[in-house]
Amino acid sequence: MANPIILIVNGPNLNLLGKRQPEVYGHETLADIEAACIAHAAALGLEVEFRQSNHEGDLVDWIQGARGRAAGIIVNAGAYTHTSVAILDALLSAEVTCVEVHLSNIHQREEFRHHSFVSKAAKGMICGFGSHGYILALDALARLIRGS
Ligand code: CA2
Repeated sequence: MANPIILIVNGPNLNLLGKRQPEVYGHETLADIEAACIAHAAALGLEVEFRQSNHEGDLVDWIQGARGRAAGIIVNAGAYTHTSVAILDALLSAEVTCVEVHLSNIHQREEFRHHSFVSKAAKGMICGFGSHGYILALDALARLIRGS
């Protein structure tokens, strides 16, 4: 049987990872993170679909498309985390287990980053561990999928 699919959705400006502000977001590129996720997922018996867009509607479309198809979603919605009711509604309607990830510890940063609309739809949230957060999220989803 085919491996369960995990959709990993990344929001605006995350395409700049490793290319700008390395002091805040590190030296790794999004392509590096994608490669690490694919390798780790394979070891867990999972298949990753890795996406990034600067456009809110793309993220909504991908999340909608996960319904009945993906076993889990990992979301780093970037700045849309703090603004997007549309992404929250898409996650709630997808009915797919979701883990929220942030590279930085959003609670150590500006007040406006402390609230997340995504969290309302997420099983849990991992923040502050840099790119390792995606690996931790895959481990969490693998355990949840096996248990269900
Ligand atoms: O810590 C995270 O993962 C964030 O989701 C990153 C978002 C930020 O708006 C959230 O509050 C927390 C920003 C992503 C921007 O990424 C850049 C990477 C390199 C250079 C500039 C921006």
